[in-house]
Amino acid sequence: MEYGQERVVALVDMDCFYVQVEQRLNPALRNTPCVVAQYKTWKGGSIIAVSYEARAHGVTRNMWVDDAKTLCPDLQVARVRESHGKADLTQDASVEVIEVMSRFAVIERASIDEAYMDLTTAIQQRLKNMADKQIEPCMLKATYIQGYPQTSPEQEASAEDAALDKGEQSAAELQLTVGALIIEEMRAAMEKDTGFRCSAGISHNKVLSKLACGLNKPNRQTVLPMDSVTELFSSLPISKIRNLGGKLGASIAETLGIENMGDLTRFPQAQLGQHFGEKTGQWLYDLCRGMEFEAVKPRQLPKSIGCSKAFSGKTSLASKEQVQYWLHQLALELEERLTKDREVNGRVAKSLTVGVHQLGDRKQNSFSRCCALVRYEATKLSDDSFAIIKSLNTAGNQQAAWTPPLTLLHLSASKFSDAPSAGGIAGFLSSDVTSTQSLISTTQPSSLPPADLKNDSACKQPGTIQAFFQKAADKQRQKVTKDVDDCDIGSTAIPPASSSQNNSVTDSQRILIAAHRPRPQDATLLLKKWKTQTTLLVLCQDYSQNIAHLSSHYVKS
Ligand code: DCP
Repeated sequence: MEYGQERVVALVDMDCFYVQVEQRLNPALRNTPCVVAQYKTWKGGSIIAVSYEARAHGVTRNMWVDDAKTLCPDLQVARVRESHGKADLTQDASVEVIEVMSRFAVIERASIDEAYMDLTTAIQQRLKNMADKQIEPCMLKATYIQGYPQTSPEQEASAEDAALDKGEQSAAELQLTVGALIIEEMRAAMEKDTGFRCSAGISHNKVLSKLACGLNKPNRQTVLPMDSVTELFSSLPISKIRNLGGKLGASIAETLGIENMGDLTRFPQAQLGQHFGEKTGQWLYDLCRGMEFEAVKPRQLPKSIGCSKAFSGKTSLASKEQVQYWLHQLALELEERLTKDREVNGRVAKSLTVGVHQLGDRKQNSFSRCCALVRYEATKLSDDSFAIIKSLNTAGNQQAAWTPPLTLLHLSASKFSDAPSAGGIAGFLSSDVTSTQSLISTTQPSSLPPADLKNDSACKQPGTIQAFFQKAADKQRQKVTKDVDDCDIGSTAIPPASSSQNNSVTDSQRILIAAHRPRPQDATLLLKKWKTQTTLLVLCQDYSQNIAHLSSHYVKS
């Protein structure tokens, strides 16, 4: 297997997740332009999730409901339930979807509604079990292949008959195809068992699968083969890549005077190392060529538990009392959720982070500070939080005012470790470690762009898959032809076929001749060289319908 293509990694992300949660509760909201909003106090509340029907009208997250309704008068609005004066966002639906994904492979939960899956082992297993079975294009109906052309509906219909031969098991493209098959099955199980739809990216690492996932949302999956990376990266802004949406990405673009991910390939590794440090330089050198090696770490639990509340416009917090009040409300929710997490998952968080947005220039007004988390108790959590952000108040401690006013408060607990035993928990609960404080100013990483709304129907896929497979098969043909040329045919170890039934032929006995055109000369050439009885699987193309048509032929010399 080629370097960097040893694994198959998928990123699965639920489509407009909170909208789907509300639609399941109230099916009348299905297939409508619909949003989930929180609070009503200002301009009808702020939008946190948007259905794809509403996105088509230009409605986006963080818009005010009143503004969104001017864009889409039929907009349906589901309200998030409130508790402690703020949105009460249930985590239960998230647990359901993570459970379904875990049935198919090792998963690393990445957020409330997305997870990475390392499919490498599952694919190997599947290939063993599949033996001679073929992958029918109709099994990959919702699969797009990045970099391969979509075909016309007539071709799709005809291509339904075609089958994808597995060829040689080690081909990276074959592994991606089988990975896509597993994810199709997982997505079907997801919809059946939870009622939720999702999208996925399937490629060789986390960065590529994350990128691929956003390319054909919603309810679609996208395979990103390595040989499509160069073209994709040639016009892909650096900030769209996982981990490069923030300061590092901006610094790379500025330092090197480049815009797109592909531009990075112009720089030698040593130069990247000089600018960004040896480790990052090496990482970037590989990354711009589509290679990345971060493992999918088995983890089904979130890395942090947090809650936040925005105070936009006139509601921004301009007094110390308001800041303390809302920190306490957030702390009450955090205490509840941490306590439940400790009971259910047997772990405790050791670090508390307080984030704020201040009214003013967007780039400079976002701060977070962290301290040790010593007790799951709202009063302690809010007191410690206040203590570590009070220096941001330029009005001074003696004043009732808070300047500049705050437009967002965020509390989050992280750095989990196993909960101590009973006595230990008591110790944890009663301990009162002095808070260690640090100031970190943050910039918000930019998320992937809103997925393009594509109207292409799912049934376009067979043609695409066909094209993808055709290319993989072509490579196989070149390799096989070379192998045949290189070896002493007369002494080949391939045993004579014992049956005229193709399904009695094992993979190791097959020679796959894949051709974009019917190439009888290939078969003739091989038959001339092949002195003994040999099994050939010939891939022909039916030109009258202009579609690739696979057929198996058993040929006896
Ligand atoms: N969410 C939120 N506030 C944010 C971002 C997200 O409350 N600033 C919630 C609502 C989303 C859910 O988290 O439904 C998942 O967020 P995603 O970013 O995955 O977005 P969606 O699932 O809503 O849409 P998409 O289909 O684009 O992934």
